[in-house]
Amino acid sequence: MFLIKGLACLALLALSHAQFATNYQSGRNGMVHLFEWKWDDIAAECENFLGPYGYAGLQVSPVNENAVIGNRPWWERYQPISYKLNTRSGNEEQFANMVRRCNNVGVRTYVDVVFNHMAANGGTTGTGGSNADPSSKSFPAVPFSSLDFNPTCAITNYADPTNVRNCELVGLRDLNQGNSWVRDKIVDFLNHLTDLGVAGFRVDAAKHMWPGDLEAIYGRLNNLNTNHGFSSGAKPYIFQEVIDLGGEAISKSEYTGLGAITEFRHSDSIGKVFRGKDQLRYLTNWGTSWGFAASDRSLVFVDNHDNQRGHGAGGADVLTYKVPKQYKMASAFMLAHPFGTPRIMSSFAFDDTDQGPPTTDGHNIASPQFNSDNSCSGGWVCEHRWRQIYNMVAFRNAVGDAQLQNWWDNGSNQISFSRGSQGFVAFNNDNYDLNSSLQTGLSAGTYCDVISGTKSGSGCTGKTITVGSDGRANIYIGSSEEDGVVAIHVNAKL
Ligand code: AAO
Repeated sequence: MFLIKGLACLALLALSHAQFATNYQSGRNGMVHLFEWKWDDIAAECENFLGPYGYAGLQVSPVNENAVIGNRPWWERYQPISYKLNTRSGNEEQFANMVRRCNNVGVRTYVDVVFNHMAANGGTTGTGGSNADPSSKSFPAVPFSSLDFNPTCAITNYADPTNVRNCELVGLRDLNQGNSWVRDKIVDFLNHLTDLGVAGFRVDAAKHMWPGDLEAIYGRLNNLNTNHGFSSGAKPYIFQEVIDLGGEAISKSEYTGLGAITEFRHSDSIGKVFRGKDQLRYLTNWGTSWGFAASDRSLVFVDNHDNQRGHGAGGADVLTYKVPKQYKMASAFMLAHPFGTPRIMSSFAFDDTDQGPPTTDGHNIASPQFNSDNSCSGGWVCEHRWRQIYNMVAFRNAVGDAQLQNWWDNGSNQISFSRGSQGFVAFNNDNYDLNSSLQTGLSAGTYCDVISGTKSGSGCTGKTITVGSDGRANIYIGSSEEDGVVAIHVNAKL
């Protein structure tokens, strides 16, 4: 009895420090990373697109003041100068207004928070006008002085956890999160964001911080702001950037007790599969059998802002917008499959891996422009506005928690499955056509394929699929079709 009570107490204690819930509004799913977007543009995007199309959340680029670097590479935002909310994306007032407007239409905001380090040598002026001297570890706008940092040394050995956590990642001045002043400043920064209505954090470079220090910091985070529609007692959702592809001393399991982690194996594996280096039939046990963390601890993605351009753990197998057919197939699989918390990358087009976002004058970020088919121009790729992707967000919302059922494969690269009786998808990654009668799990009727088109009134702008009274339908996906997927769901019934 005592043992049971004791265990229950321990479980409660663990939960009180654990921030695994996304805080999404019910009925919504799917997060988009609006990489380098401006706050005013995001506010409008929430109202015009993300809200109406069912997106649940968005990740923003770092919100705090960063070093201004020469030709304005995207990565200057990972070099903090202070915790003032002033960047090329906008100021604090604009950020607060954005969070409010997004929450009003049911879209939650997650901030990419950078507190492992401050700017490296060379970054002396901030986007908010503050000055710093990284060479003497002086950041007066926080303020931090040399007392707040670990001794200077370079990260050279991923087999040595102390080197990885106490030395400098690519020369970035390494804060000591064991120091109480440093902790206070970080906690104030995060709690200020929570007050403004954000729903959680992507913790940059979490692997480079000691789990015990992170636990102490997370343990002091305020509950979410109930004035923004969050339930009382809700904690920020935390997803930590821990790159663990195996073979290093630091493992993601050191962090999964504290929050979710960015599951880089998902990105690596899904890239290999849809590039044809692994067969689709093996996806039958997609999930922890592939070495992923548990579903509620895994923030999953096809690509992220680093690995799409070869930074971080960027293998050649990562799929990006540059290989659209495979990219859309992988994204459709990620969104159709129940595993993990999916995040969609929304990029700007690039050739040079250091190149910053589109600007009007080399400095000020340009706004995206929108075409009549929902897509973007002006240098913005906007994968989240590709029909094959946003319609799969709607698919995910339509199927909810329905179980994966009716798995079928042809023994190589053609697969299909249903989500209970709510939705059905089929994929063809073979170099010959898929043409089979398959069990969809759905009720009899005619459905609009949400990959090739959209349900519009009582019609469909793409293919239609007819399900018979036995739940079966003839599924055809030609090997040379523009998209190698078809998807139908209850809300796309004609
Ligand atoms: C820039 C310049 C640098 C300059 C520096 C300071 O590019 O030349 O020295 O400024 O002046 C971003 C950019 C950086 C940029 C930085 C600051 O990517 O280029 O530096 O802003 O402006 C590691 C970390 C991970 C980190 C990733 C990039 O663990 O946390 O590197 N990602 C985040 C952000 C990222 C940002 C920062 C952190 C810094 O998402 O945008 O940097 O705030 C192994 C380890 C990984 C490690 C990689 C790369 O990966 O496992 O943890 O990532 O090495 O060092 C195979 C292995 C895989 C291995 C990989 C690469 O895939 O399986 O494990 O190979 O070898």
